[in-house]
Amino acid sequence: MPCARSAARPASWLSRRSTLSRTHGSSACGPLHSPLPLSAPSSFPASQLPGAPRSPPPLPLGGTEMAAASRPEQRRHGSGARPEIWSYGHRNIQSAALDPRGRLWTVEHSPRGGDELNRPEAGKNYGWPVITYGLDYSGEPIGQGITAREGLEQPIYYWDPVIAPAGMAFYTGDKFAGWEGNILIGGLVSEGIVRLIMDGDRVAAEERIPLGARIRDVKVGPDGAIYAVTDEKDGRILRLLPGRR
Ligand SMILES: [Ca+2]
Repeated sequence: MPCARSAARPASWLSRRSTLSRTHGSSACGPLHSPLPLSAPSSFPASQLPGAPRSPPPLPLGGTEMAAASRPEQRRHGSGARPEIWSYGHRNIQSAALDPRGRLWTVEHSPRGGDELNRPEAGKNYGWPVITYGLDYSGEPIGQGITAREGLEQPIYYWDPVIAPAGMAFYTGDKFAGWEGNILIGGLVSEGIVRLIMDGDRVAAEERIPLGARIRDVKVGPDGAIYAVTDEKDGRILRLLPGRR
């Protein structure tokens, strides 16, 4: 059980392993290809999606760990943490985006079930590898096989089976009526875009937009269109617009 050894070693903000750190970077895009019309999709409650992606159950607040987490600056700088580390207990963050309020959101891969959407806050532990909604690639539990522990943060949302999330963006354009603030996530295994319809910080419903290719990144253009980058040799940039009703 290869993961059992690593699962016994809790995440630590004393190292950069499994942490979300401040960084700077940019990406370049190639030429645009022909528009890909997008027909008006239907949506459905998240609980009805095959594979049942879902929001984790709420945990009671309280206890010393949660109280400490409510003072993240004190916690981070009073424990020898590297100053560039924002949060920890992450497994494999694939992308990050700021919502319209300027708050940080991330998606991360889990091995077999348990891909996560998180809204990391400073100084908090997001659980890996102590808690997870996934299994090891072998099908064995990871660590103690638990999904919650006091003091460890729950994801906003998770997928089982996985979608293999990649790039993400908040929809801020005006081409897709009613999509303002929705989260768009590129899917590698799921070969399309996953659209999360939000109700505040909760995922109210999920829609899959199949594109027939592994999607590495998603962006919203100043024209309001959605641009998706395929993950393949001689990959393409697809431009998505609403279909005619
Ligand atoms: Ca987690």
